[in-house]
Amino acid sequence: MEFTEMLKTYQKRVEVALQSWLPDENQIPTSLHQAMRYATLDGGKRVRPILVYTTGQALGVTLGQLDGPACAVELIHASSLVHDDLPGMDNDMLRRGKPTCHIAFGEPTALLTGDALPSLAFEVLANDKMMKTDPIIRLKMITELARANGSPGIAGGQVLDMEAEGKQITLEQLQTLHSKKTGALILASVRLGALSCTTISDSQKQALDNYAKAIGLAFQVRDDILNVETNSKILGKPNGSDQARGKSTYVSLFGLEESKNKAQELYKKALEELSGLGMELEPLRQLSAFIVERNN
Ligand code: GRG
Repeated sequence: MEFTEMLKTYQKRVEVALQSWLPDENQIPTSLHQAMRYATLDGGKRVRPILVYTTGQALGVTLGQLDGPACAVELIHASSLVHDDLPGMDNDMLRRGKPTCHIAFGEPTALLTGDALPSLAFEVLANDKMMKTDPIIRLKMITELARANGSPGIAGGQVLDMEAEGKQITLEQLQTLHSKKTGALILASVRLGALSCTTISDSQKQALDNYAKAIGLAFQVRDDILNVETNSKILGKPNGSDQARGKSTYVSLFGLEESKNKAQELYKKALEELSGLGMELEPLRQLSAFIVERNN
């Protein structure tokens, strides 16, 4: 199957799974449930759930067993986007080509939407019936996702990002910030796919971790490039915002051309990590190429 077709198939699959987990919009409190569905459904590239699917499939896990973890990572991601757009954070009005959650539903409801979505993510991991994982594995998955969402991950990375605004930071500081803010959830997505396989070896786990760290960084370098090179209509969110906020990025540190080289280097490193695994890796390889070549 061609990659664009494959991408659509995965996107459709996680959309259906998310629809079934999200509370019905007619269920009270209706405004909160409408906002949760608005912020999560019908939008986004779904890179994180597709990482869960392609990693799990490479290890021989069925798609049905991966729907729960795929939904869980996307629910965490959607919640972080809602909070990120709030007036107290980036104060953005456009996300995924639509008005941001607080523009559509008001700030208090958006705040609560960003709180309710992670709770649902953990509920999915604890209760999904298709996951043939024992309680210990479920706990490991919940721990991975809790860390990715918390102070070691997204929340901590966002604090470092805020503290770095208007300052010149070093490459090491930039990488630490992104390994938390963006990298932790990408790593957790690969780990949830890997944890779904009961027979995975320690060396396979290590190689997949190394892969996820490299592709997570490549994702962020590409994000920084797009923030400069692409217009907001294609991005579906504001462009040029990094420079306007005085943020240090790969582009501000190295320039556009060097950043593009860096993305390619990281992509190659990611593929090298996969090469020793000896599994059905073509979908994961194609997703990796998409991550560094994407236009939005
Ligand atoms: C809720 C724990 C918690 C924290 C809130 C605001 C905040 C703290 C963190 C911000 C995290 C954040 C939004 C990071 C940006 C990550 C990023 C590059 C998002 C864009 O991801 P894509 O391109 O978006 O995958 P789509 O729309 O395709 O899903």
